[in-house]
Amino acid sequence: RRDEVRQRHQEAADEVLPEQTGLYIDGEFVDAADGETFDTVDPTTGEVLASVARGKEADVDDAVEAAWTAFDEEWSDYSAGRRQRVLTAIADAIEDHVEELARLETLDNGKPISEAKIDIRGAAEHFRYFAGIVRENGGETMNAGSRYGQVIKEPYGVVGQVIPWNFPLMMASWKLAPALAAGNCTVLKPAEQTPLTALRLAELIDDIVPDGVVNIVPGYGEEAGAALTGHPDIRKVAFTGSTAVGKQVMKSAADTVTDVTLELGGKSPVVVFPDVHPKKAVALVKSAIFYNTGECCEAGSRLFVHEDIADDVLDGLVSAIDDMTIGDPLDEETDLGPKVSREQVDRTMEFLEKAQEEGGQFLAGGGQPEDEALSDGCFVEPTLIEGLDHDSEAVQEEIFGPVLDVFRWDDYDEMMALANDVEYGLAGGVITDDITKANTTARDIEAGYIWINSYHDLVAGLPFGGYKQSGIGRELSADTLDHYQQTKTINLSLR
Ligand code: TXE
Repeated sequence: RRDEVRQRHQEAADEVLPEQTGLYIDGEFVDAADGETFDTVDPTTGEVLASVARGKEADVDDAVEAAWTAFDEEWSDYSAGRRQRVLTAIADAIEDHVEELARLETLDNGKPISEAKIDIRGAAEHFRYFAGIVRENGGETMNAGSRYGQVIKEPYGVVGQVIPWNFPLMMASWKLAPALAAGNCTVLKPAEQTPLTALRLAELIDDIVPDGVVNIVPGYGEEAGAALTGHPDIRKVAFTGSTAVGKQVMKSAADTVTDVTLELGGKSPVVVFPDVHPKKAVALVKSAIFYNTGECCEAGSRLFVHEDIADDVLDGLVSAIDDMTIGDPLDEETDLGPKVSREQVDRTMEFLEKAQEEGGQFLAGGGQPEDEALSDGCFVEPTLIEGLDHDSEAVQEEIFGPVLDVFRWDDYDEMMALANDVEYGLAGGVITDDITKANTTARDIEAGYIWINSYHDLVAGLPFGGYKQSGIGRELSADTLDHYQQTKTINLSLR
């Protein structure tokens, strides 16, 4: 079976790997200035998928220059209607290649193919959403006695965007779509673990977007990433990644007073009230933590379940975990694939070891699966931990894996104090059929996005972003355009 998995991945790679693995600058695929490359690896098999050009400072300089030229000579003249047509054409191109892009994403990232397809469709939908609102972005006028005021929105010009590996193409769309809609040119750096779908996207949009408007520079964070986010000619930086790097990005932006939006880590609570049927709670809690192998910034990674139904919910979760199919992510039946990299497995395992030392008990999982067919891959078992102090590391820090910390509660105020006792504030979940409790609890949780009786489903138009150290700014909504534009007031005297 191990050989079958390897063979299947090899065949898929032969079919869907992009032809071009260079840096995409000014509408051309080029080698890095110093000719260096890095390997991107399939986390299911451990095999190298492709060698990709390794962008560094000189390449970022070239990309930023190309983007400014494209902005000055062409893109800044595009009307909203023309930009709308470009965004719609990008959405169409992605939708025409859903199966192929999903397979490529699964090879590079390890996510189950069923979830990869949701990502790719979501990416297309994102371009469509911004295509839809771009014409409404018209500014305001005001008559003020002897003055006539105009408030107009102008693009920054060239923006720098850095994205992570957990939703590679979807994150690219979250960055590119609003930047282009707002009238900017962009330089985007995909994560070093997962550069392939961004490069394939570059191939697909090459005939749609004028040269230099979108530039894609794969490379490492400390090299290409830092060169981009600290670049003096970048007027706005948008970053999604760890809180630690987000802080560095913000500091480097301070030197040039560059506008920054950040979408960072999370440690989101899911609160279960005793009125709901345990089955409903189990299904929602399971998806909140195990979707995308727990590699979601918004993952519901701390469960607060009411004492009265805790046993039923936890027993149900243990059985649901037993029923999960952990395996080859190219298989439609797979529920949980590998983590993105060996480094990520090690990180998760360190948290699990510490959790055990600190008195945590594994109700399920706690290790790596022993299945020989999975032995090449970066797999971690879906894990439930109970008995940890709320201030222990595995509870306070983002694990970013399939690991759920469980707490029982009977006093609402005490529970809510714990639910909010983390530095993060990205998301939260409330599971109850009592509409009043649902709403008051949603208001009590200190976070930017709360789901009531669902989780993870994001709807274009509803802003997404964090409180506290989970970030600054909102994506997915009309507010996002504001982050990619500056406001100009024109005050005209009528005297
Ligand atoms: O993140 P990094 P890593 C969290 C999650 C994960 C942890 C570490 O907890 O376990 O972060 O993951 C680029 N200047 N999240 O190390 O390093 C990097 O190349 C500019 C949550 O992979 O933050 C990549 O493109 N850029 C998160 C991107 O930043 C730099 C998603 C993210 O990598 C840089 C990912 C630098 N100095 C991880 N250093 C979420 N919010 O969803 C790195 N990068």
